[in-house]
Amino acid sequence: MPAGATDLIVHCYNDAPAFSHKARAMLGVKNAHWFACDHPTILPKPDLSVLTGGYRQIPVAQIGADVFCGSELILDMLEARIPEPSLTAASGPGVGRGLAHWGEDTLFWLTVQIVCGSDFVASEDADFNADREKMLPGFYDVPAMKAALPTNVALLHGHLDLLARQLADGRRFLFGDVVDVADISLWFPLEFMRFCRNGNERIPDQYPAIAAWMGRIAAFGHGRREEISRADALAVALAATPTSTPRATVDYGPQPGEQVRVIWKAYSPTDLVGELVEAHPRTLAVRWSAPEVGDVVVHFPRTAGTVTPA
Ligand SMILES: N[C@@H](CCC(=O)N[C@@H](CS)C(=O)NCC(=O)O)C(=O)O
Repeated sequence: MPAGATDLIVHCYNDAPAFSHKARAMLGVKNAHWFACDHPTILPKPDLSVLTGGYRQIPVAQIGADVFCGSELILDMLEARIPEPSLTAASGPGVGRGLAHWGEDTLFWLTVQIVCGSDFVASEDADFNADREKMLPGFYDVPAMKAALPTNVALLHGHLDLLARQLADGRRFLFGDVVDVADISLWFPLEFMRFCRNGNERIPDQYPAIAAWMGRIAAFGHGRREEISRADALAVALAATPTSTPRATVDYGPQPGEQVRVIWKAYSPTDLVGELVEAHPRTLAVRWSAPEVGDVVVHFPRTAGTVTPA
């Protein structure tokens, strides 16, 4: 069956790890039905950019003409769309989402340095390295990451020690018997470690409780997945109308009706320019138009870019 305006499309990398793994695991826990749309791992990504107003990161979810940038918003969208089983019931509405930042802002970037310094296939590709050096100036430097391996591996053991202590009483997941977004956010960087090719891929296995926990999360699978082409995903957006309506739950910062420009934090040649539609504590939404997709509403975390009056 072709995808329609109410179906869930997730733009991700079929063959690349990390945040795509996080999205797929969340879809697996929910046993969601979804369409996977693959994209190139480096710029240019014209079919993603035209949908998101330039946001170049992966994953991005799409329901008709509503677009959700990043795994944090995909979680919120999934919790609303498929409430059971909840990914936040074990940790509560705030703490698991907060702990996700440990996984995504600290542990993940440490594993990026270790994996890219450990003979990662992509880091041997000149085009990939040039793209990431432009996106992460001063951070993405393969020789420097190789040189820093001993220090970074030692730091990784510090994180693994904390996780092993949490799991030491035999619990199945970090908060007990029920898997949580915190589990998935701390799991996917360690799953990414499997892409080392110098022996470092076996570091998580030095901790049996962690290896068993990782296996339990992987066992959720990816849900009920179908494939969709990039052209078909854009056609779904073009045929649909955004469902978001102007709404602010906060009185600070830009408010619905204002014209804004979003300069994305992860390097992109395209800024998102349009009318602000929604303003929430952690997220904003902007109406964007392009001939290929018509009117769409792009939802994104405030941390994803700098917002100024247009
Ligand atoms: N905060 C974002 C981070 C996403 C992210 O960093 N994704 C990586 C891929 S795993 C990315 O987009 N890197 C740049 C690229 O692929 O162009 C999220 O939660 O989804």
